[in-house]
Amino acid sequence: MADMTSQDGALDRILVIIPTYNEAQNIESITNRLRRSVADAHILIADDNSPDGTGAIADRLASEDDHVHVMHRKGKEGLGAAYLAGFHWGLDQGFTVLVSHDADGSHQPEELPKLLAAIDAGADMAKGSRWVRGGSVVNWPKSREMISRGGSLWTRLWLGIPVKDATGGFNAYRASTLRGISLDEVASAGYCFQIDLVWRAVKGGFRVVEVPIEFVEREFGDSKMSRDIVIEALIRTTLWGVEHRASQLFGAVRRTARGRSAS
Ligand SMILES: Nc1nc2c(ncn2[C@@H]2O[C@H](COP(=O)(O)OP(=O)(O)O)[C@@H](O)[C@H]2O)c(=O)[nH]1
Ligand SMILES: [Mg+2]
Repeated sequence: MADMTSQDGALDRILVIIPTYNEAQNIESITNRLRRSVADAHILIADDNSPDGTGAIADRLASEDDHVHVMHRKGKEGLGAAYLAGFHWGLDQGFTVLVSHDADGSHQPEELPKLLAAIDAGADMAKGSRWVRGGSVVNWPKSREMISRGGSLWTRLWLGIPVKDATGGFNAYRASTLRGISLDEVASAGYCFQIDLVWRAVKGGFRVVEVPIEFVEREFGDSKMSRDIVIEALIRTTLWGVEHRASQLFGAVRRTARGRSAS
């Protein structure tokens, strides 16, 4: 069990947010593993009214443990919306580090201390990464690996995001980072949400550090990945790149015009 006491107070209050949709077979074991891994951390399960009863299991876990909290949401609105609601709740409650974590066993709670250590060492965002040295995937279908690697390569080339794994969902943020990246403007619903946040962090000048993690394909339940999720990511990232280039161009034109009128 890790004892996470921090140098600068960043790790004073840690909240791990787990979005769930039909994770009845996974939520209890992942919650227990997280509680064992970092005993001080609080957990917020953000459930979208899962038909399989995940919400009731989460309620029981919360009733047995004052470090476990549940947010019941109306219905399935995508992982991005669940995270945003969770972040807002966590910031209101005064948590100083907020972590995103899947319910299905793909992220290893035992690796959370590594992400927290990166925050403690000065990172504004610590990003669990499968595609840096030391990172790995276990049992992941080749098709998913190609989407993930391709997505990261695309965002590196088109947006200039300097990370190897832009789509990964196991991330730790300082509260100050989340406060500084205009969460109210985030509209990404699906997994594009992860790219959206790292893109905002990079643009905002925050220090993003990649931490190698092992990503294990889920054993129980079904992935919510869909074609629509990939299409959303492609459309949004393409538009962000266009916007970014346009604003760079306008900035350069304005600077030139100002330089002329000054001389
Ligand atoms: N609250 C909520 N959670 C979701 C939604 N879609 C996915 N999740 C959760 O987000 C995490 C990652 O989803 P998963 O289907 O495992 O994605 P994959 O690992 O990319 O195949 C899991 O904990 C899911 O239960 C959603 O619409 N609402
Ligand atoms: Mg998964």
